[in-house]
Order: sequence, then C-alpha cells, then structure tokens
Amino acid sequence: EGVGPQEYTLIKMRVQELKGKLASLSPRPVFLVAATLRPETMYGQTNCWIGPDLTYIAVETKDGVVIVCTRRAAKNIAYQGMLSKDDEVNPLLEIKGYELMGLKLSAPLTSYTTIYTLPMLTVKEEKGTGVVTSVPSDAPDDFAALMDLKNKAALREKYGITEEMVNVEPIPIIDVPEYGTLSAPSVCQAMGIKSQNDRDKLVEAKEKVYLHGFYEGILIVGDFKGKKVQDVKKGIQEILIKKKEAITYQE
Ligand code: A2H
Repeated sequence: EGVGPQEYTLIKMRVQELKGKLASLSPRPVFLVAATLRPETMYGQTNCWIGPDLTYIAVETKDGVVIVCTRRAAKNIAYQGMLSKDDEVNPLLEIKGYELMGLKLSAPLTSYTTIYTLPMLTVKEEKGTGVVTSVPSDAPDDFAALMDLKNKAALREKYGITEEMVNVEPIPIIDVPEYGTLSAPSVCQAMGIKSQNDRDKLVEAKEKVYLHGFYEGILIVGDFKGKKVQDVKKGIQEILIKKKEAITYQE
C-alpha cells in the first residue's frame, strides 16, 4: 500500500427488507456501503461480505438515507462532510456482523437482481468500511471464501446461511490473456486452492490475478465492453456516482 491516501469507490447496496434491529430504521432507505478499488468489477458481484465479529453502525447521510459501515469508516465519511451533522457521528444503531447475515441486497451493475450478505472471516476492521463486494470471477479471496460456504454445511449453519444464498456462480466479466474469462477460479484451481484457509497460496494467487487482470484485462460486458480494465475504472466510477449508486471515499 502507498504512503498517500487511498481512494476507494463506496458502492451502495440497498437492503431490500428491513428486519430485526434494522426494522427501526424504516421508512428510510438503508444501504450497506462497500469500499472497492475496482468499481468495474461490480458487473460480476455475486454476494457481499461482512465480518461476523465486527461491529457496524447505521448513520444518516445528508441526503436522508441510512448507511451501514464500521464506526471507523463512518468517522471518515463524516470528516468528508457527507453525514447530516458535520464532523459528528451519531449512530442510529449499533449492530454486530453476525446480525447482518443473509440479508437480501440490490446492488448496481451485477446480473443478479438480489445478492446476499455472507460471512468472510478475513474482513478487516481497519480497512475500508468492513463491507466488501464479492467478485469471485476476479478476486481469489472471494472465490475461496465462497467455495468454503458452498462446501461446508457447518460453516453455513453457524451463521444461518442457507444453500439458496450460496447458489451463485462466478460471472465472466473480464478476459485476461493468460487466464481466460474466469481468472480467479482458473488460478485457484491450477494452484490447488480450495479454501480461504490456504493463506500462503492465496497471497500468490492474488498477486497474479490482480496484476494481470488490471493491466491486461479487457472488459467483456456493459457500456465499456472491449475496453482495457485500466482505462474504464474512472468512467464506471463516474456513472455510478451520477446514478447515486456510489460515492468516493478516502482513507
Ligand atoms: B477489491 P487495499 Cl475483483 N477487509 O474489491 C478485507 N478486504 C477488503 C476490505 C476489508 N475491510 N475492504 C476492501 N477490501 C478488498 C473487488 C476487487 C478488489 C477485485 C480485485 C481486486 C481487489 C472485489 N472484492 O482489490 O489493501 C476489496 O476488494 C485488490 C487489492 O486497500 C478492495 O477492492 O489495496 C481491496 O480489498 C482494497 O485493498
């Protein structure tokens, strides 16, 4: 990671039904916000990751919607002047990650009309918003964590996840000369990676997939079809921001 501030795109994903603790936020629209460096990969989102043991808060933004993220991220968002009361974080509620599992979300660009929140044990409290977009076609971490949930009934049961919620497949969105249109699954398979616990191998797989995907990848879907990944990031970010489906975020 560089020395300067990192700019992320915060992707807004609408919670379709407000149940449990979230019911008290009704009738305001509620969004989980995920920090990504790769907004063009939102065409391939299959689910959303939440850290089961992290603590999240709900805060109201200046445009009257509610966003859910870690307290640390909410402070940064407040500092950037986006919350109702400047520079002050007044949570509407606090909620644990495990209480946010199995929610139905509407997310931009993906071909799935509903995606589910699922647990990933490696979501870091000190990065981004604690909410992570899952793109198993192009991120080895996402592919491995999804495989774990598909293969391990005990893991699903622990967090109240049903088979239906993990019944998704990686979506081909980027063609990488060396690896084809499903680069993360291809590299994971070639390296024998079956689980998010294969830490060392995953580090190597990520280096390969991210490097080749970003510098050599060609988008094969959407408005920027046929263009190089490195040339479309800004354009896709702008479209999402215009449609109020994303905001920029620095930390
Ligand atoms: B990226 P950097 Cl397809 N904990 O989004 C763990 N990982 C997190 C996180 C957190 N709290 N917050 C964000 N991230 C992930 C998509 C993607 C990403 C693709 C390919 C590469 C890639 C789909 N997941 O990142 O340490 C998010 O995953 C390449 C590094 O700040 C975010 O972008 O560089 C990335 O890590 C930010 O990592």
